[in-house]
Amino acid sequence: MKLGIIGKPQSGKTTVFNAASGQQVAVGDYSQATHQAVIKVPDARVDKLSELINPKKITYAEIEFLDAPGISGKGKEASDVEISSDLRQMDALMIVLDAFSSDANPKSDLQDIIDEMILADQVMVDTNIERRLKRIKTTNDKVAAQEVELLKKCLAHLEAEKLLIDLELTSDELKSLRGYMFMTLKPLLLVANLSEEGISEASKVTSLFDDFVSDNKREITALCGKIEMELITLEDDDRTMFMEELGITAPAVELVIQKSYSLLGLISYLTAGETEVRAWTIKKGTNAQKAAGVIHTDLERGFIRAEVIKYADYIEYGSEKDVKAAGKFRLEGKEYPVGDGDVILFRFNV
Ligand SMILES: Nc1nc2c(ncn2[C@@H]2O[C@H](COP(=O)(O)OP(=O)(O)OP(=O)(O)O)[C@@H](O)[C@H]2O)c(=O)[nH]1
Ligand SMILES: [Mg+2]
Repeated sequence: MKLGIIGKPQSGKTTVFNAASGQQVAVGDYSQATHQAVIKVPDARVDKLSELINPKKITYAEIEFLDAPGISGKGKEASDVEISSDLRQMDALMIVLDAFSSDANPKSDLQDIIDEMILADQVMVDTNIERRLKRIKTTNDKVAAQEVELLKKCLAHLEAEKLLIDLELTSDELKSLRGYMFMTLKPLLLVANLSEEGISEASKVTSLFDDFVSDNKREITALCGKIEMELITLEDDDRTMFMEELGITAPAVELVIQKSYSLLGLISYLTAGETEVRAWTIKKGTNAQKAAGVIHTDLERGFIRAEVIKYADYIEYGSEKDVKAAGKFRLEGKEYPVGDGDVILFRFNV
């Protein structure tokens, strides 16, 4: 999964990026540089299973973060679109909002970013309508004509200053739009970046965005990037102590990662053996055969069955052997919808 970090200049994007990735990129330098990092998705289930099994290797699911240059949101006046093409490749976007400075106005900052995203998509739609109209003139291409209709529907929606994710589209329409990688079709995670003193007021800030939040499309969370960035550089013991002092139970970036997971409808299933305990990312609702393909195409092709242990049962009985003895072990076929946290062994034959 790829997550792009966007926001206005100096909103704390790089600070949040550092906090999530453990990197120590310079902040506050107005560099407008792009940074990239692959981070492990914290998963208590992987930790617990590893304690029980003591495997040679432990592998967490991963997310790729891209810290993009600031967006001023002056697009309406300037001729350039500020959205870089890298951002179009992202599965979801995290919008960092300055809620720490004395003159912070996160609501209007968000509007500026949204305006810029809508503008970028409008330009994309315009160009493509034009291109297709030209083709239709010379070739009478029926598919192109259909696409023009669909793009016009998108354009009207964008011109009404609405996000494409809120436009009702059939799954076929969505499929034919996929190639454009529209910015406003991506799920959004707002991150209100609080000052150190502002942490206690988190819910006051997030409630400003109640109308914006929408299931499976838009989420919000609040954190103090500056503190989070310090937290991640500490040794485990110091970190626990520091967190206790601040009255926090888990680093907020963990919440950010979990929220982006659920926003994208992602879940993890687990494989657990003496060689490796590992989390695998799939879309919710993926069936067992497709889920096997995430590990290797051979497993999908030669799928015979899935041997499934529910995570809670694994923990309750403590080992695969004891789960089996208790009769809590299940054999599932190709169509079984894999559950979050299922511990699976795939049987296959190629
Ligand atoms: N008080 C406070 N200051 C913060 C916080 N997060 C960032 N800052 C400060 O805001 C300034 C900008 O932070 P950056 O992380 O560089 O912001 P950015 O969005 O990456 O900036 P550009 O890449 O230049 O657009 C720095 O001086 C940070 O120390 C925060 O949570 N609290
Ligand atoms: Mg930066």
